[in-house]
Amino acid sequence: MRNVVVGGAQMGPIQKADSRSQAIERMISLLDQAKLQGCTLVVFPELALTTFFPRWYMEDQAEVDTWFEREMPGPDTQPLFDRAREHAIAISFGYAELTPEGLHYNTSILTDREANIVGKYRKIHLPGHSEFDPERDFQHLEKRYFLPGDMGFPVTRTMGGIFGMCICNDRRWPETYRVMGLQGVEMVLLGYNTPSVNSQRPAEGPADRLFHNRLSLQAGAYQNSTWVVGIAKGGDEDGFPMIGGSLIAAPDGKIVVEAKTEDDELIVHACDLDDCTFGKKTIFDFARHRRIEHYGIITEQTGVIEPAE
Ligand code: ING
Repeated sequence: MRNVVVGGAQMGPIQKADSRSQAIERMISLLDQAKLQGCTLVVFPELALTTFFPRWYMEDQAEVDTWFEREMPGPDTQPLFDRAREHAIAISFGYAELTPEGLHYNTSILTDREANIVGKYRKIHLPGHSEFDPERDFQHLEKRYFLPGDMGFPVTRTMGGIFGMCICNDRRWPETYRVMGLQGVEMVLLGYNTPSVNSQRPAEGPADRLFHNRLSLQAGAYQNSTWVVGIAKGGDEDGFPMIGGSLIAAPDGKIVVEAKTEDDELIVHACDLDDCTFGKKTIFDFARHRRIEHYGIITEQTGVIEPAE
């Protein structure tokens, strides 16, 4: 038995006018709740410190950079790291990273239970577009504000297991989980900010978005025999609704706990990392069953090439 008591710290909306310290106070409150429930790891959403700013078209780089962190921990986030160390709880959360070289990434980190950063990931699959799109009901400008991640999908040995991270849209791509699965990942931690409606398909509403969220997380867990922890920033940010639906999927693909609201809400589950073993030794024993001589197209080709007529 290798138990990690996971707290999923779903966050409700962060308004454009809210300060980082307000968001961090809410994160610390969720951390305190998690301590009372015996959590040893708490996972927060993507871009947990600010509103989902890629919905806003900005041309002034100085304005864009106000949404980014130049150091981690920094003055705003130090209280969160201090409380995590006090509680001996590992934390993972997403934020906008501005590197000393001036590069911009949608980033997440993982600490150990002494608040030391032991893992870092930069979002690879950036959805949306980079220029203002008048056809859309609202903008989704991650390709404008972030570079694609440059770290691959690394995994980290910590807390007695093998942990990996991804971010939001990454969770929809099977390659994300498989690259970590091929490194033996036992728990994938991710946050997301997912609009409740589709900016290009108004008929697609929250129920569809929640369905695709469950589908993506459950499939990733099952097909790589790993725990998957997916944590939302939900609710109405300045009139733009986002789904909640935070959940923990077990290595057999089943959902063991799911959030009920679109607000700050802690979901908790004692995850036994040994539950990954059966799947990794049987149906998804990659070494025994995969036939990589037939998979080349997956990395040799980016888009679709259809057969000739
Ligand atoms: N958000 C959304 C997500 O992948 C999206 C963007 C929503 C893409 C629905 C496609 C369909 O959940 C982020 N931040 O990636």
